[in-house]
Amino acid sequence: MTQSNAPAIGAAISATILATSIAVAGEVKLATAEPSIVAVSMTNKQDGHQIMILSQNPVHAGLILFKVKNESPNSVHEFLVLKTDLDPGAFPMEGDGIRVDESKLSGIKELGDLEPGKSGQMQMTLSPGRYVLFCNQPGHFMAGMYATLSVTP
Ligand SMILES: [Cu+2]
Repeated sequence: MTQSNAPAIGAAISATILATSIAVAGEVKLATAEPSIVAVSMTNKQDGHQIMILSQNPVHAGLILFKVKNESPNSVHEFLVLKTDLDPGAFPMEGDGIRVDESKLSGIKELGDLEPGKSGQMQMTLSPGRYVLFCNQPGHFMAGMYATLSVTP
């Protein structure tokens, strides 16, 4: 019995050290966390509707990886992200009314054009707030190709 006490204490100390190490490792892991993935599907319907669907909403603030797929068989789409409290219906439009006037909105991040069937991805660190994700190919925004994303603390 006496002989087995020492290893038992040793094991207890090791367990404590191990637990401390895990806690520290946990903090480090948080700082270099894997991004949250938001899959974005964009397509246009036969009836003219343009849609954007998000795989999750809301998401927690931090590193977000948008995996964007243009599901359309025949149209180019693009993907823009803007942090704003503006309602999409209140976005400034260009004179012809078929595109959002990007020059009047600051802070837009853009993935750019995706050919039909193509995918792209964009990684960003998002702070808490409200974001509008949209496509600004002519006529698409007004036909519904946008989504709002809530980012929570
Ligand atoms: Cu589009």
